[in-house]
Amino acid sequence: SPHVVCFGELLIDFVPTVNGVSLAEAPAFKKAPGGAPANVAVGIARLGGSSAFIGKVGDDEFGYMLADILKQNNVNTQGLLFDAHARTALAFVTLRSHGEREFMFYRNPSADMLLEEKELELDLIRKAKIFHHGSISLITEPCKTAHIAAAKAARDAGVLVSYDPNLRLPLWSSVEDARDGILSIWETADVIKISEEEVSFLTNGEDPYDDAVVKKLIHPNLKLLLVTEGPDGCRYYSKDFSGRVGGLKVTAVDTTGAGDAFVAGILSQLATDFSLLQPIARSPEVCKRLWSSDGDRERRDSSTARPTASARLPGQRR
Ligand code: KDG
Repeated sequence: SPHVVCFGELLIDFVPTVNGVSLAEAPAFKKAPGGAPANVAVGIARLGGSSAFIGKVGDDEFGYMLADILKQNNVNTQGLLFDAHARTALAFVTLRSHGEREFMFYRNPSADMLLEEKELELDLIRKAKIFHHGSISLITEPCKTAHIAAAKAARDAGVLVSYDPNLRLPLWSSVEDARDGILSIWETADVIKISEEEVSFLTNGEDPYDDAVVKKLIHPNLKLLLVTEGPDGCRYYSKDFSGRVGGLKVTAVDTTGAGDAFVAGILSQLATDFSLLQPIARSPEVCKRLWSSDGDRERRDSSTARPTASARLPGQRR
């Protein structure tokens, strides 16, 4: 049985062939498989792990294409369904400078939104080591109920629950709705990955670089909270230990799916070694060896501040 089961959306990202132009100015788009939880499933399989994806696509050419891509990447598709009445979701991507991007979704509704609880392959979830999910499948029914049931099956079976809220504000009916929706399953997750923008979103605009702010997001049963900082790397927190890992230097062209690749890396390691979550990692020496060669690195100064990201609200403090 697959070790990591990812639940949620699988869709086509249409990525412009040219960076730094608006959707209207883009001369052409290249189709790319997407959907954050599906990206994680593929990432894990590419790293040599075993993964499955549960979700729904349309009974259409894009749906078949995506199913084939999962299979070619050795992702288990037993829980992938095809909806006869709605199409595979599409997202048009705008690439800003530094590879940051915005998404415009086509889903009215799309097939992924129509997944029903009765269609779920719960056994796949119960037999997994890790269940990973996001928040987009929490936005509308019937998928919301299916999502909650899937996560409950995981918890009841003692499966480690991983959560990446992956904020896509335009999909929610309001800012409050997005915040409440994302936080509604917060305390059910064992491992949570969020970006610095999501920290400030969830804390009503507080400073995401302030440890005290991040620590407010740690709930009693949380085993690991990861805060990604784009080029600066990430911070990690638990009740017993915390630290920082520097980023690798690259020239960012397109950051679409970068967070998903990060989650895939973390989960593929955790799936083989849960002891990474245990307090032994509290010792700074062990932390350093486990996580980085660069654990003590200070954050860069503001002259290399992060580019703006799509998740930021107008007027929100960074
Ligand atoms: O992380 C990349 C994904 O976000 C993208 O492929 C599609 O916006 C999308 C989503 O939230 O699944």
